[in-house]
Amino acid sequence: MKMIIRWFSGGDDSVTLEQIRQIPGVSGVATMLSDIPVGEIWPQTRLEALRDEIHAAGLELEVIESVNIHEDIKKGLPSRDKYIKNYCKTIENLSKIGVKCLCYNFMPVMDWARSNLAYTLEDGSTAMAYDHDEILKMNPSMIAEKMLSDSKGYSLPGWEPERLKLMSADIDFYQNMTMEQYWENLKYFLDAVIPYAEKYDIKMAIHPDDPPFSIYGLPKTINNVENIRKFLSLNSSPYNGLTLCAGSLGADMNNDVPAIVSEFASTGRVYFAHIRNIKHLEEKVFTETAHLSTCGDLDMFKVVKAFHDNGFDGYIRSDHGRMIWGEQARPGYGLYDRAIGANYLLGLWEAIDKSSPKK
Ligand code: CS2
Ligand code: MN
Repeated sequence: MKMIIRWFSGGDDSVTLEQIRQIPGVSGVATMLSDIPVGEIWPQTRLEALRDEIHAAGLELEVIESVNIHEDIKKGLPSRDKYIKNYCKTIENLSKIGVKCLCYNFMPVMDWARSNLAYTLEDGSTAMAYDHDEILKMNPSMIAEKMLSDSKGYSLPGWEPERLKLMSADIDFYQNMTMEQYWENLKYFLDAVIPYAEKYDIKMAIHPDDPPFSIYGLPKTINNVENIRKFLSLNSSPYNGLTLCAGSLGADMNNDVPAIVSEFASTGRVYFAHIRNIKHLEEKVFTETAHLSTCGDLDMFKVVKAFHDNGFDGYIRSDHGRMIWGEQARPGYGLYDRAIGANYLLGLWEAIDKSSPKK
């Protein structure tokens, strides 16, 4: 297991590599080139410079989060082949700088969604929060506007400006698409890309839908145990696997997160783990919290033990953190709370590892 931290390159992060290097037990970062428009090839020279910068700080770059997928691929348009070809070329380029795992998602129109990026918790810290009714009351461009204006000038991963203009039209487009068609579009992508992942030895790790239930009638695929089973059977290559995000899946109160971790970690097809906690105020209304079990609904001991006892050997990152101690940072991605979270998770891992042998 390797503990890593997400970091945004190109001056788009308040957190520095030097700071990350000083978090005990953290060996590397997950990052991306956020200025390359979705669908275009990530240039080799840019990637080499990125690798050199991270290595010079004494950290590893083995995980990319994310190479986002062009909407035409999700829509199944004829132009998808061009974008898939670019995706495969990016995989080749990533392999040349030593990347081992690629996290991506297949959410239509928008990546993750929250109704509030700075909800005040009891202790005075702020965290991102989700209220389903509030989301439905806003139209998508209102959400986009609100999220971007609350993001303190940082780009929000998955909310690329070029996507936002098309949001309403894209949402309309999916109203006429069946779930089966959407699954077929996902399979088409996998069948085209996975052979390149195999060739270049990069594990493809899909991120669950966040939230894991439909908004605006959009299709959802990676949101519960049945659908994750279905996803893995679409393409049975060991290079077709998962990013298992505890907080995303935990946002559906029907999901038993430790059981989901056990089932899929034991298949050896979980390559990346995002571990964070959330607290429900009611169904489909939740706030993100500190990682500790007592702060949220998820039992982190059970979650980490499920990874450990099922032989998980991939990358873990503490996921979204709260904003604490007056830190000014991209919502969810400050230094302090994620560093605390990473060390809590490392502590759990060490205790579990020293007291129980691996399966
Ligand atoms: C999410 C996503 O895990 C997260 O932090 O907020 O932005 C995630 O990075 C993408 O969905 C992965 O493609
Ligand atoms: Mn996640």
